[in-house]
Amino acid sequence: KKTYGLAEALKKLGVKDHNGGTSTGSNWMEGSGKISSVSPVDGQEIASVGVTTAEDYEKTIQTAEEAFKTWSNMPAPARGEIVRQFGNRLRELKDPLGRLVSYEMGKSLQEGWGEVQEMIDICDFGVGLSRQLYGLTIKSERPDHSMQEQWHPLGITAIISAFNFPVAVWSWNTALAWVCGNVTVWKPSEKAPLTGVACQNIIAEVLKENDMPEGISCLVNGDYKVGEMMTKDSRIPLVSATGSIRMGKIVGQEVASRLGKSILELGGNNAMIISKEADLKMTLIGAVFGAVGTAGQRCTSTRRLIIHEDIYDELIDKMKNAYAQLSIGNPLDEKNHVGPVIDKDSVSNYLKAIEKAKAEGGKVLVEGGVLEGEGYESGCYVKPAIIEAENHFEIVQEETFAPILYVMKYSGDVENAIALQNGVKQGLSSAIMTNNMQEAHRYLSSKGSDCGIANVNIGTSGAEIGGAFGGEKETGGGRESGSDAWKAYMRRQTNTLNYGNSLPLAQGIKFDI
Ligand code: UN1
Repeated sequence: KKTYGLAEALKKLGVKDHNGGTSTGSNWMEGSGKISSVSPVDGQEIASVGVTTAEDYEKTIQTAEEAFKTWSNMPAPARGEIVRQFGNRLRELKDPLGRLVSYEMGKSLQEGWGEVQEMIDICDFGVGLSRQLYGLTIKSERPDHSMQEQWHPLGITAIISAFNFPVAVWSWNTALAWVCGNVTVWKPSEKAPLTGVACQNIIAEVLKENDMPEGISCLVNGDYKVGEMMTKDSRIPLVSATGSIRMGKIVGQEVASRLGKSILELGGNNAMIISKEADLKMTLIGAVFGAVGTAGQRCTSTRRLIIHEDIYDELIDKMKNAYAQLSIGNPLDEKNHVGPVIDKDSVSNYLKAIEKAKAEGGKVLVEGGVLEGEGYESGCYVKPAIIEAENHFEIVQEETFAPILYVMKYSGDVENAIALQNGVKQGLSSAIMTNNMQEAHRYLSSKGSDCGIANVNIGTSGAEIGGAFGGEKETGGGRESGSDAWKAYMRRQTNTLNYGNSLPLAQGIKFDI
């Protein structure tokens, strides 16, 4: 496969040539004002996009509604065929798109490619799904009656995505929404708008080659005000939002106030429990990748290690050694493990969190800090830190989107560790490292982890697309991606069909006229 230089990649994806403007379905619109995308890798402005105005938005929704008529009428497998072609385009463009992801938001190139791989995987899943979307047949209580349950398209699906997985989370939503017969309107993060433009360019080409309206996939750009246009719009039956708990509460309430549906995938405060019967070699890889991958900016990042007291010192030593081997720097350089965080606000949140942890009594085991000097000019490179802390600390209870890992001890049974793990408001991902079968099963039982994702001998991050992705409590309860998450993108219809010559009423009710 061809690999690209950065400049060439930007050109190939059509993000550098166009000077502002948002693709809103069938047209490129200039919008008003602009959002400039500044790379945290080198602090350079890459390009900018226009902000969607109320007028642009109106045209977008009309374009989407028009496209829905064509799209929802097509057989689902024919929609799957478009998704198949999109997946193939992504295979061809995995290198440049992964590079753009890495350059625009700072994750390592390996992870940038991994993110595009998730897009390809969900397309494959969507293609298979397009020949399924199974309903049920149900036995009727009445003679000569049959019952069934079918799934129909909903309409427009709005997608609000975050900077940390700027393209994969969109694709989880779109691949499913599209095969389900919906059209999509996407507001990418203002911190990574160019990956949005790149994806729009790719799908637009596929749609054009197939003589399909581009309004099947629409893009809007802007901050929360553009998000609000969507959450308040009753022409949009479903809003899928990924981001902070604060954002999710607003979106959830606005959509609920018009009785719309939402899928919320919000913050995590993911813990790994390390039993005294854990394989420490596996633990080390899982814990370090979980804590520093994507510079600690995954929803699934490992934020807490809950370690059995018998192996605490040994594991902490190993963690310190491993952290000392990490190379931090330009994520496009494959020898680096850790790139920058997204921007300077994020750096300042990272610094404040470390200060707060110390003030609450935390003990720094691996020192953090902002890197300076050659290669670090953007000011967004920080050192992954490890802090010994207690679960009840306010700062430990919060999700800080940065590479800070809190470690704590437990003693006695695994129940004690589970109580600590579950003792936070969030409930996204979780893991236990153990070779003890009883502990593992207990962890997965109803009395175990309270999270949407619970793993054994695997870290908290890096879920495959085949499972439903999302979590409980303040994580918002939504599920995206695999399993039967597609059902949230459709409306369920119960049909009762009478093939007899009389009309008996249900529940035996007599009504003669
Ligand atoms: C996210 O951080 O919003 O499980 C998504 C993972 C990735 C997806 C993370 N597959 O870490």
